[in-house]
Amino acid sequence: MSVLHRIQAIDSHTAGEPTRLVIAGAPELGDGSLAERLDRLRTQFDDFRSAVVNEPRGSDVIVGGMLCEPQDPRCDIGVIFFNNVGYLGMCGHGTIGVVATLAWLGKIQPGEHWIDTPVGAVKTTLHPSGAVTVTNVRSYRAAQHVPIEVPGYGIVTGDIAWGGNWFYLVDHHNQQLDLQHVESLTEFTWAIRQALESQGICGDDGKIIDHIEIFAPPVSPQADSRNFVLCPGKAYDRSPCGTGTSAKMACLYADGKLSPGELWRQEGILGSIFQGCIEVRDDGVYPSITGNAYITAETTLILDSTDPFVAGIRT
Ligand code: PYC
Repeated sequence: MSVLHRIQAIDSHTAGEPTRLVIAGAPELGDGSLAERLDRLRTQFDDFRSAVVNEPRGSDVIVGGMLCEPQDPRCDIGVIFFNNVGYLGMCGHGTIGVVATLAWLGKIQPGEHWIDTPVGAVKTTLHPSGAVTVTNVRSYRAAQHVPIEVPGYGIVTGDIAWGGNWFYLVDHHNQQLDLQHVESLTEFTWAIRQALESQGICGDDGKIIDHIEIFAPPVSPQADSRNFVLCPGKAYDRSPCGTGTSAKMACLYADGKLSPGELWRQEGILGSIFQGCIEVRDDGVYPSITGNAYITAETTLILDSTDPFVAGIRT
């Protein structure tokens, strides 16, 4: 006999990158910090993650989120983000999607709203126009000009930076950053990702560097730079990547190339743009990114206990 479990979700996209926000039907994770609850989700309910974002209900590109009670008293709500292979600390495009979804549901009005995440609270601002600004967690460059030997490509040099996730950022390469070259961009950045891992190059506390970001001059005269970002599960970010733009701005600040309050316009591989800037306080860099999200579906996912792929297809 089949048992059906229903999960209610709202789908949106931010600058082309999809977010599926679970608003009902998620597992109960108990209390504690969001990092502790993320650990419980990972160790006890990973099938939930996979069922929500992986095929046959989702795809490799979808970033999922589940709403939960915040722990930080400044916050109205908490969110844990996940993807086709695991979990994210923060997600910039996803947070813009969360705010747009809460507005769509009539749960928030224009103004400031703090959101708790496993890596700290972030301040969001819903503007009357519908645009959303996310003021991210403290971001910083952990290492500069780190050379790695990338099989098939030779020596590649990049910076290691934290923007809510760990990034390896590469300015110099021979790649063309356009949609026609997505396959070779994916091969190149995946080779970097594997080289970092096999050479034991990590973020702080031995954390895996699971986002690779490469840069080129922008196509639009409205932008300062174009990027291509490879996400942990080998899908590329369709948006300019909020945490990646944060990591980039932290590096620019460290190089003396970006001042507090100065605008940084990051173009992604689709040509969509996040507007960014930084604040410097308590000796730390706090990046903000602004973008728009659009609702694409209100959906009920059905998990049928007799379905052989009830927990999604893990690759
Ligand atoms: O916008 O921060 C972001 C993000 C991370 C992974 C996909 N998007």
